[in-house]
Amino acid sequence: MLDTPKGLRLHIGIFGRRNVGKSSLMNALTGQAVSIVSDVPGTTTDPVEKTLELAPLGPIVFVDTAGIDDEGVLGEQRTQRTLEALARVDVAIVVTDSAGIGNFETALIALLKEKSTPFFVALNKSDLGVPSAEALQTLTQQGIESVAVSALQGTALDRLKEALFRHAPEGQLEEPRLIGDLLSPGDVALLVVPIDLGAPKGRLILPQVQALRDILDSDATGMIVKERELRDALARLTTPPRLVICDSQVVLKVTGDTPPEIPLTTFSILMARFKGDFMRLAEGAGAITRLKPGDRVLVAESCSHHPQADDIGRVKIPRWLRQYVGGNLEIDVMAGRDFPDDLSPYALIVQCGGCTITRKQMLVRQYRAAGQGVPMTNYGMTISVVQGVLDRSLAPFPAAHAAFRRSAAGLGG
Ligand SMILES: Nc1nc2c(ncn2[C@@H]2O[C@H](COP(=O)(O)OP(=O)(O)O)[C@@H](O)[C@H]2O)c(=O)[nH]1
Ligand SMILES: [Mg+2]
Repeated sequence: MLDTPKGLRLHIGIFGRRNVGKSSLMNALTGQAVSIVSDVPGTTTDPVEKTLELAPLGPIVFVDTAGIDDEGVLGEQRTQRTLEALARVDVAIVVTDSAGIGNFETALIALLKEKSTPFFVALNKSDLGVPSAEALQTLTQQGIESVAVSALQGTALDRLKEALFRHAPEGQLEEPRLIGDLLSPGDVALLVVPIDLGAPKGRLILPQVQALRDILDSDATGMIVKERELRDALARLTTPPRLVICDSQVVLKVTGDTPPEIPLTTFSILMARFKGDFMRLAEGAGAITRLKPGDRVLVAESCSHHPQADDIGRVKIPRWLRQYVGGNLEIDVMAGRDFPDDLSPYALIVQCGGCTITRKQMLVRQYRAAGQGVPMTNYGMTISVVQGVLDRSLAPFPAAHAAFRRSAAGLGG
């Protein structure tokens, strides 16, 4: 947590009158009770910065602006302090409760707009009643997004995260490493890449190139072979590789050819860690085992490449999933930027690895699904599940592996 310089972390400002539940929301989002939650007004008096771990982003900074509001008005001095806090935040959450949008919130929103700080409104304490129609109308008229939540009961936190990721500036969502953090200097990582008709002419694809570069950044050795040469390559090494990484499309053969004591994973699993919320994607993979004939599945591909005859998203994954459930599935395929707002008809979403989209875009998709209770996983993990080898390819990541097992057993998150 101390490794990330503070300046690079996402700074989230939490604004609102006292007692609306700012501290409670911060704790609910991060699952850590670090700030004092109290119903005595004014427990915290100054804007405080708190570095917290917010899954799946890692360390972020919450700027808790308790104390900016004294009487429910935004006087001159308080305006000044709000402005100081605003200068430090990348994205703001305006928290209110059943009191809705009053003078304080209106003044705050005006300041946020003036400073072009991205923000949205959290209507907290939804357990005590639905937000007033008046408040909702005031917000929609101004085109301001709002999310009804309950910090106390933990409801709609995924919706809150979706809004947060969507409003956060692109550059502030740090990407974790693709593979380098798994390797020590001198380790060998063995990459297995099929060169079939689907492989682009004369080059490697982005995740493969990125993996090689990240291996070099860790002072490790990258070795790359096609699946046919894997056995020979392993036999030639005097010490076994630290990790074998294969393309998901050859995972069955590679699993068979790699001795069980050598850790093995797929590029898709590395991409799940790199681009998205890994735990959720692993959980989503578990939902495949619970699919039933007649269920509706969304296959979402982020790039709009020219489909091939045996296209992975349009042909192979639908075929494998139907074989796996032993019956028909209603499968919708969407490519490019299309991703529905209403995901409720789906029992599962299978998203591509996302090499052409940003981490932010991937997280927004994931949390939109999570907010509607729809499991989501990626192409490669789906292939590993239907071929019965995900237990092996997730084994190098025990927490994600456990999330998959729990979900497959129907135990939920
Ligand atoms: N019923 C209900 N009470 C809440 C909720 N969130 C916070 N509270 C309560 O409201 C009071 C003030 O919360 P706190 O987080 O300290 O507010 P802050 O002053 O904005 O930081 C505490 O008694 C909390 O338990 C909620 O979602 N529902
Ligand atoms: Mg507080």
